Amino acid sequence: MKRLIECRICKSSLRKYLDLGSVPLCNNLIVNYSPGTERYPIEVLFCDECYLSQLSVVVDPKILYSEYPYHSSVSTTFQKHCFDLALKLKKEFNQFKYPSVVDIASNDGCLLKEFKAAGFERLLGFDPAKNLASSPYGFPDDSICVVNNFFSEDIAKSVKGDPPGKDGYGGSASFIIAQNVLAHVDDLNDFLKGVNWFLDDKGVFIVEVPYLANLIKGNQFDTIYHEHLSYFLLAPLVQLFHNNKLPIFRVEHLPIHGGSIRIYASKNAYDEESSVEATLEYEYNNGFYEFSNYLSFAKKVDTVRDNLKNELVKLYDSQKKVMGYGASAKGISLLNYCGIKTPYISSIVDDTPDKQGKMTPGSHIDIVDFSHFEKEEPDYILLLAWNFKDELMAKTQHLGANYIIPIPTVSII
Ligand code: JHZ
Repeated sequence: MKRLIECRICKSSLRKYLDLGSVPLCNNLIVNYSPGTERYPIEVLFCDECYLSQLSVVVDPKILYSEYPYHSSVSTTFQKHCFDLALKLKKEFNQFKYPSVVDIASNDGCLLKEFKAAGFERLLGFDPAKNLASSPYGFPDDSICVVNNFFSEDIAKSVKGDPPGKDGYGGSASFIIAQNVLAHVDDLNDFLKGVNWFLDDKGVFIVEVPYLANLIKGNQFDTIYHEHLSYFLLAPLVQLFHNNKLPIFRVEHLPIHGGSIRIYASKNAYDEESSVEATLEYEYNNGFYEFSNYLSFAKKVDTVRDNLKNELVKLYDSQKKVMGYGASAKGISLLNYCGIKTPYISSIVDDTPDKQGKMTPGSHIDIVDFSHFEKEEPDYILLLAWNFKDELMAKTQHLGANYIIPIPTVSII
């Protein structure tokens, strides 16, 4: 574990605003229980110079990502999100004759498969998880190449122009896409140098990250865990991308994952659009560059924790059965901060086969498949993946249970 001594973007000193104690790694699901799970601190620090929020420690990424139980394809909402992006890029950036797409942190190929369905043919992924990309250039669908490694400048250089896989890749990328991965990266400059090396002169780099402004406004403290090293506003990203000669020219605000921003950058090939300035103004006008705002947020975290715990104790005392839905990383971090274990939640259903039959780290709750909803007939379902609330509710409506939605404030419907 490495301790941060300065801001990862601008090297300034940092101030702490949130301390959530020492907790286990959320995606380190338990197969065979043995006491003494390793715990690491969760402290969030603020940079007064570039406004990046960041964790005080960096856990070795090989520990976090060599085996990864999270499969993005489990959510049809996310599949559609990727397909819509493919159609949008096709329509708005149609200057490429044979567009090529690189997906960084391609996971189980969710985005690449959707791009293929939308008509893209030259597709390449990077992902370090062995269980998701089982051979160096292997993939469940062998028309898509995946490099089984972390993306970096060195890896980018070793791959570009050296075609891997059956049909080969080679050449620069028309589109490089990085969804929900930038927050996981410690050496951001190295990552962006790799992107710069790989990107076509007219190419577009598209990044999606959960937006810190939504985290703060929506009390999404459960999304703070060891995988997420940085919590982004647009301002620090503008600085970081400018320093790496990849100026941002567009920002979009999206509902996915509790509210994300999608930014578009290039090697100065496109004019900056008004969305960039408008978002920076929004951040300034709403106090997101002021440390005091973050201290106020930190005070609210305890209220959500206490309310959720009280609600679950009340339901247990009145003999109501509560099951969880979605053994998400954020759900597991929520249970740990709130100190919730069995019997307050009897088990958690998750549709990801890689998670079933295991237990949540810290809270030791069994993760089971969907059939357990029918067998156990819960009175209440705690939506631990509240960001996919509509999808989870649609799948369980027939059970007739009530729902507990923990974030932004505990509500029961
Ligand atoms: P979900 C992940 O966090 C991991 P998590 C990562 N660190 C990241 O950055 C964020 O995403 C953005 C299950 N589920 O997406 C699947 C069903 O069982 O909120 C998942 O285990 N049935 C990369 O883990 C979980 O819920 C369903 O129908 O917090 C959702 O996890 C659906 C929709 C989901 O991300």
